[in-house]
This record gives sequence, C-alpha cells and structure tokens, in this order.
Amino acid sequence: MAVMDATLPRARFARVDKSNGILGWLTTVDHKKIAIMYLFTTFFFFIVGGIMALLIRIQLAEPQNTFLTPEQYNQIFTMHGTTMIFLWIIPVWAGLGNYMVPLMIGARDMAFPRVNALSFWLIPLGGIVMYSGFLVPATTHAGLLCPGGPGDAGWTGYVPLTGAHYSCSMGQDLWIIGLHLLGISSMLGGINFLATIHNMRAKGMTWGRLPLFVWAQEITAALVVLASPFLASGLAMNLLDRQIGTNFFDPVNGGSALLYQFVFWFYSHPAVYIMVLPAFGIISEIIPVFSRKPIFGYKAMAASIAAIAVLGFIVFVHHMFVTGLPLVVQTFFAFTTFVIGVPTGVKIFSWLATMWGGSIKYDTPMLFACGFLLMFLIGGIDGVYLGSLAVDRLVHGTYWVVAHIHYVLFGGSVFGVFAAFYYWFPKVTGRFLNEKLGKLHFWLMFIGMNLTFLPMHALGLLGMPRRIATYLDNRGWGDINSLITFGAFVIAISITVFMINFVISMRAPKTAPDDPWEGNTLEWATSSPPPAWNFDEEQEVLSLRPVRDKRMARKKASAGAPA
Ligand code: HEM
Ligand SMILES: [Cu+2]
Repeated sequence: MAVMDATLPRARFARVDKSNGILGWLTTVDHKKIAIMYLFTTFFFFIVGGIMALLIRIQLAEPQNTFLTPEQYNQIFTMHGTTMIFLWIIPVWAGLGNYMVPLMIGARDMAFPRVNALSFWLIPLGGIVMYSGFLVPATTHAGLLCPGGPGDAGWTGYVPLTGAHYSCSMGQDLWIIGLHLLGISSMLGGINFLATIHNMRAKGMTWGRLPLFVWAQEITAALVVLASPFLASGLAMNLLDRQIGTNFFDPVNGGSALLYQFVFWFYSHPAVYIMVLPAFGIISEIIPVFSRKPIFGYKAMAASIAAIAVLGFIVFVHHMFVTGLPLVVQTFFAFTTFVIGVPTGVKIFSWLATMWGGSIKYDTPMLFACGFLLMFLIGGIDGVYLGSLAVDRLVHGTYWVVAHIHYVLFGGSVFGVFAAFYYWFPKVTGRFLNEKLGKLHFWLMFIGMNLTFLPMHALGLLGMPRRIATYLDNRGWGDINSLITFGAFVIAISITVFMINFVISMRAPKTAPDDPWEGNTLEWATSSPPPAWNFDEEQEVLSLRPVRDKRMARKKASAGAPA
C-alpha cells in the first residue's frame, strides 16, 4: 500500500500556485489548473464540432439541398466526428480525471506533473494541426483538380479513401499528424493516471475502497495505453503510404485495405470504452449520493468495468461483418459482442438496485445520471441488433449506425460529462450552477436528443446510407430529415442554456460549502475550491465512503453532546 509523502512542504505547492496571471497558467504544473485548461479547450472543440453538426443537418434538412458542396460535406462530417471523439470526449474525461483523481485518492498531484502539462498542451497543438487543413488551397494534381481543405475520409480514415489516389489534399496528412499528436497526449495521460492511482493513494485506500470513478479512470488508462499504439501504427503506415510510396494499405499499389481496418478497429472498439467507462464511473458516484444509499454490488461494479475492458478487445470485428471474412470468424465476434452485454447488464442492474427504495433527490446531476441510464440503454440495445450478423447486413452503413453511435456517445458519454459538470462545479469553483437553468438544460437536451437520433433508426430501416451529401426527393426521407434537423437545433439551444448558466453562475458569490451534496469520496473532504496542496491534513481511509464516515461521526458526537 502506497502512502502519500506527508512531509512535502506546503509552501512548495503554494509557490507553484502563486501566479494566476497568464504566465502562471501557461507554465502551471498543478493538476487542477491543467484540468481547467483541459475543460475549456475541449468544451471549445465541442462547440466547434456542434456547429459542424448543425451544418450537416442544414444540408440534409431537405432533399437535393445545395447548402454544402459534396466535397465540403465530406470534410464537415469528417471533422465533426473526429473533433467530437478526439478533441472533446476522450480529452474531456482526461480533464475531469485530472482534477478529480488526485483529490479522490487523497493525493497532492498527479505522479508526473510536467508530463501532465505536456499531455494538455498536445491537445491544442493537435487540434491546430488538424484544423489547419481548412487552409489548404485547391490545386491541380496530375492534371486533375484537387479541392484542398481538411481531411475528408471520415473519422475512421479508411483506406483507400485516405490513399493518395483518392484523397489528394494535404489536409488529409495534417489530419493524420494532428491525430497522432492527440494520441501521444492520451498515451502520456494514461501512463500518468496509472502511476498516480497505483502509487499515490491515501493511507488505507485499498483497491477494495477505491471510488468507482477512479476504478473507471484506472481501467480507461489501461485501455489507452494498450490500444492507442495500434491507432498510432495504423496512422503512421498510412502516412508512409501517402508520402513515401510504401505499400501497406493501398490496394492500387498491392496493399491490403482490410489490414487497415483490422489495425484501426483493434484500437477503436476499445476506444468506445475509453469514451464511456469514465461516464460509468461518474454515474456510479452520483447515483448513491443522490439516492442516499451505498452503491449496490461495489465489487461486481468494479469487476464488470474490468470485464468490459477485456472483452472490448475481442469484439472489434463486428465493425467488419460485411468485408467477407470467414463465417466462423464472424460468428465468433457476433458471440463476443452479445457476451459484452452481460457485464453491461450487471451495471445497469446495480444502478437501478442502488436507486431502488432510496430517497432520491432529483437535482440536476441526478437528472443527467438518469438521462444517461435511459439513453445508454437504448444505445446498448440498438447495438445488440448491429451485433447480429443477419441484421447487420441490412443496416450496416445506414443511419441506423449513426443513431447507434449517437445514443452511445451523446446519450452516454455527453450526458455523463454534464452530470459530472453539475456535480463537481461547486468543488471546482466554490459556486453552484443554477438549478432552474440546469433543469431547463437537461429537459431541452433530453427532448432534443431523442428528436434528433430516434428517427435516425427509421431512416436506417428505410435504407438511407450514412455519409451522403444529399438524396432525391422521391425517396420519402425528407420529412424525417426535417424533424431531425429541428431536433438538432433544440440540442443547440440546450447547450446555449448551459453556457448562459455557466456565465451567470460564475458571477454569483462563492457560497458552496466543502461538501454540498453530502458526498462519500475524498474530494468533498477539502475546501471548495481546494487549496494548491489539495488537503490540509493527510487523509486516512477506513471504508468505501470516508467522507460519510466522518460526517456520521460528527453527527453522532453533536447529538451526544450536552445541550
Ligand atoms: C448536436 C449534436 C449532434 C448532431 C446533430 C450530430 C449529427 C451527426 C450526423 C447527421 C452524422 C452523420 C453524417 C453522415 O454520415 O453523413 C454524424 C456523424 C458522426 N457523429 Fe455526430 N452529431 C452530434 C453530436 C455528436 C457527438 C457529441 C459525438 C461524439 C461524442 C458525435 C460523433 C459522431 C461520429 C463519430 C460520426 C461519424 C462520422 C463519420 O461518419 O466519419 N456526434 N453526426
Ligand atoms: Cu465496436
């Protein structure tokens, strides 16, 4: 059991934190300040990705629309998907983890503070490199017009679409290099989380007393470290194919396009869990606190996260059912895909059992947690359909898949992120987000999300392919698409409400106490916001709910004290 170094001079942390000027922020190695920079940067990219989603939806609102050219459409949906995944969801969890993991385990910082700063700075750098593709001008290439612009081969960067023969713009190279930088950032972050959680837990915090959010970050970090090298190597080989004429993937030169898919999905299925396990973690913190009950089945909850992570490595071929692999291989991966539903079911059951009979308080964090449960359940179920070989042949590459990704990533990950924002806002800022606006935000987002993504299932069954820039009006897809576009704007309004709430709340006085929700875990044992050195005293942990233990002891003492 690792013990925190209690002798570390507080002055050192105070000095590190002294400067709040621009230079102080640019040079900080404090995990909390780094986390805040993570949160602002990734939220910025969320807005950019969201604006691109609206552009997509305006283009598709009616048949034969000419709002975007087909080339622009390809670029916009590529940059939308890539931004949402690599510049928003994955790094926003790294940001929240950065703030909270050291606090929740009673540590003073991350294990490698300077590496931590590097992880952060690689994100704006990767984003700038990727987005600079928008500046690449049109050229003539071997007598053909090359339209320029950023990457346009989808977030998956499939070969041959990214082969030099098909994707001539240098924007595609910038996309690859930018993504590479983002991959390095998350690898460094993953190593840092592992080192921190393994070595810097407070006295008494055994693995059996680790908060579930920290469990989720631990396993997410392991996935990042094990899986990201596959993305990195796929991207590197792709870049070599494009730039120096190697023949890994491009079939025109005798390479194997299927090989790219294997390498890519060996990373990208686990990446789905990199995006959603931390949401499982935060939901597992919020539901017990707002139900006033201990989490149901703690051990099963931790074990099921680990099981999902292991199984997550052997389901990836379900993305490739239509590539003509041997049937026995397909059947194996269909089977594993169904099996991964079991640990996921254990989690859903345990969350519901935690709420069962509890005195539930529907504050905004809890609303988002409940929204997560419902939406992620739909995303899980329409995913099981995709796991069936017969059904996948029908709906592969249609809007059914777009519906599925968004129920998982928007209904799951994004709802989880907002649950975390509302839950931890008082800890980070010393202020509350306004409850009325928070509830308005929730309901608009919940309704907008279902208006947008539920009808996409129908579009998929009607045969509308994904990644098409427009469609003929005799298809009968127009009305559903108009409804979807309306829903997208409802989501946009909900996010605007959140931003207004943020601005208003930041101007309000600091009234949040240390432990506003009557929490369980150590981040509530220090002040709101915490001092640079995190804790005035060294923490000792005797159970899964150390802060509740102390609160109960205090209540008992004051009840027993003579009046
Ligand atoms: C306002 C909310 C959003 C709307 C209206 C929206 C809309 C869309 C649409 C219509 C497509 C399909 C484009 C096509 O295939 O032609 C798409 C693709 C995609 N979206 Fe979203 N989206 C939203 C939010 C998100 C979020 C939050 C994430 C992830 C965290 C996300 C991840 C993706 C991905 C990965 C793709 C696939 C891109 C590709 O095919 O390469 N989206 N989105
Ligand atoms: Cu998958």
